[in-house]
Amino acid sequence: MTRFPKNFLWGGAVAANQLEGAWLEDGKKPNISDVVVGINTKTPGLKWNDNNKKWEMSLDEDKVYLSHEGIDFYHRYKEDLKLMKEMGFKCFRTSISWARIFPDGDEEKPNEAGLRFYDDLFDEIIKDGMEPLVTLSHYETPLHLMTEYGGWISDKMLGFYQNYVNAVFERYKNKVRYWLTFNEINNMYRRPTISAGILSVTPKNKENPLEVSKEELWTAYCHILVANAWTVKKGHEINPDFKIGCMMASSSVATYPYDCNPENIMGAYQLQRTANFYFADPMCLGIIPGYVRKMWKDDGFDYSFSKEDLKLIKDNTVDYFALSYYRSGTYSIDVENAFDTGGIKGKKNPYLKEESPKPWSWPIDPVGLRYTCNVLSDRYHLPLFIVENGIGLDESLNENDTVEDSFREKYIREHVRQLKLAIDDGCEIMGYLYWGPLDIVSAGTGEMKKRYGFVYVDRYNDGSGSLARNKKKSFYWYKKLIESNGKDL
Ligand code: BGP
Repeated sequence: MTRFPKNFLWGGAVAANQLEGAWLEDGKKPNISDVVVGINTKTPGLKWNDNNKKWEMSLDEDKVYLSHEGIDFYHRYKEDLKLMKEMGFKCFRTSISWARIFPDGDEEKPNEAGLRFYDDLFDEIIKDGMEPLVTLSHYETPLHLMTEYGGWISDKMLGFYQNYVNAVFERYKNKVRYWLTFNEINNMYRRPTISAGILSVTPKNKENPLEVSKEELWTAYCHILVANAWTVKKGHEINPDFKIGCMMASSSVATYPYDCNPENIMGAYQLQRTANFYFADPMCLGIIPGYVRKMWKDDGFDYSFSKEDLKLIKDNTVDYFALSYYRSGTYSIDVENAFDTGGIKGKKNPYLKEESPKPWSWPIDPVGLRYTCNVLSDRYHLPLFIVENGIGLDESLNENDTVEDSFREKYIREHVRQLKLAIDDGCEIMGYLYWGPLDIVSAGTGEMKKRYGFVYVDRYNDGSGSLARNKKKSFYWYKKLIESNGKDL
């Protein structure tokens, strides 16, 4: 069996909004993740002000916004990175919190204190022997850009985004080589506000800030595609060594037809398109596919890109395809095939024996990762990078101040085995980053209780906890896995 390539990037991934905390420190202002308790929320902390006809921040006093303090990575990153180094990480993925660099988003000049923080952070990552992989936008659109302009619905947004990207590309061009544009941008269709920075400034429903029209949604989609292509072009101009990838939530690729009913086969295929490929095709192939134009027609959306924009999209496809994979799902015409953060929820797959513990109950399907890699590799012929895979468990420290998390080891072992098979199949895989190597705030539900880490962090859903770090059993196991370049499973 093939071995993992010598320069395979083992490591872990996090996002600024889920661990940094310091939400209003050193000039930072709120971003969209700061006003929600998880992206699954139905009640964001935004209220319509009828006097100035704008949405404004209105946090719910009864809720604990754990992300505001996160796990205090902002102040503790040095000690945290030492732990990653101890495990032998080759790569550490995090995001830049846009509102640290441009607090409101529409300033002309960046915030020096914010730039300095990431200078220090990236220096430390490099010093600890890791390659930084940086996401430019991970559910972190500055709130002001949304309440004032409507976020990506506005055609002014590209300019604000360009200022931000220019500033960080120029500043970190000699430190960071691997970049990602928009995290899980394909989640736009189901969670436009938080995933994709879209807020209606002329809302039909003033009670619900999450409601956006199809017209607004698709307008934002077109703007984001232009922004993505521009980023690839600009990045390559600034440093030809940059590797710039797209990032898709790709559990949706492993949406299996529930059975061989042709309607289910067709439905599952359509779902892959409308949940994933509708973003990946333009970003990887430089085309606006026919089925997207059909969706536009069905939604009454009429748009034509300028010739220049179409050319930009065509000429500036990404260097690699980064993906998250957590679970698979099934598609069947006779049930509602709903989404959660991890993927599609349809009928239970009778062939899968295990799932993550309640209440999350994500089916565990390692073969789904091999399948996903093969589908994406065949469709795009690009190197793939697994930048998220992992399992959230409800855990607590035992009398020895550790956690016996063999279940996590088993989850990784089986997924890494399938990844090896995908390499055997001919897929080019750049690396494997475990999601949430330290316990951090959950993206979906905004809680601490759902723990992914190799390192236990003493913080709880009610906001209590000393923030102390303790190594779990899997810490040592993952270290061995990396040391042996994937042999010691
Ligand atoms: C992805 C996000 C991450 C993340 C992960 C796990 O959707 O890119 O930010 O947290 O899923 O999801 P959750 O935290 O909801 O378990």
